[in-house]
Amino acid sequence: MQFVVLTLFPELFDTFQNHGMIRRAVELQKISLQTIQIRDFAEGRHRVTDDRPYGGGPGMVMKPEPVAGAMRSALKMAPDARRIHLTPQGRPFSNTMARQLAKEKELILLCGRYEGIDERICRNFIDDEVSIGDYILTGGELAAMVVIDAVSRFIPGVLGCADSSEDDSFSDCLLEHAHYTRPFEFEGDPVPEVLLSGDHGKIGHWRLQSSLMRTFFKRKDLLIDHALTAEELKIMEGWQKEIQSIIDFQQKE
Ligand code: 6GU
Repeated sequence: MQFVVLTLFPELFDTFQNHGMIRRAVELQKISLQTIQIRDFAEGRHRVTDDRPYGGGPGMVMKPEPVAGAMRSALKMAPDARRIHLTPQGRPFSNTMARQLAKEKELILLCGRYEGIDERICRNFIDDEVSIGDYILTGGELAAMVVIDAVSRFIPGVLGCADSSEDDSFSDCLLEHAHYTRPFEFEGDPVPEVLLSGDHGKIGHWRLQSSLMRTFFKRKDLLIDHALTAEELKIMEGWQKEIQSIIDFQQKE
């Protein structure tokens, strides 16, 4: 996957691409990340990229010409790219969208600053608008990094095979189960015995219980959206029976 980012702050991407999994993915040539400085396409001695809004009001608007110049330059590097504008007005980003975008060969990510970008850019140079959540950032750069990171996880060979993005069947549906590593006892708190049993059937079942329980307590909304498997339903029916027996016992007293 070739990512091309249009930004007024390309340096923000330096540490991002020089550490961890993203660095490894670049080194393995699973992804490439290029930045284009929008200011390089601005005219005049001061290379101004913003201007006051027509109609008045506070804040500044990104001028269309430098963004168009940067986009045309990006399209020379990535002619088939899907062109995404990072904006709070976009479609909410999700793991599902990340998996979908990972199928593309090239992505151009346009990062706005100030109050926004001239509407004629949004209308004529953009395929898709994406938001990473309901809050306002000072610019699209952090959102672009979020998208690049989440999309890269779905590109084959980016994660080690031990750490699959499609871990089990429920990567979008249930929260991850609890994890433990050595030591066996940490500050008086031991690891659940079943994880030391070597019985992979039992361990898988325990992990599914852990996932379901965490999702139930932390994110009930995910359980409602997700079609539960027969095994998951059986686990929840088990809880229901145990809870009911406690209620019955208490009401008898
Ligand atoms: Cl994509 N951009 C900005 N500026 N703020 C955001 C966002 C994007 N997503 C959520 N907030």
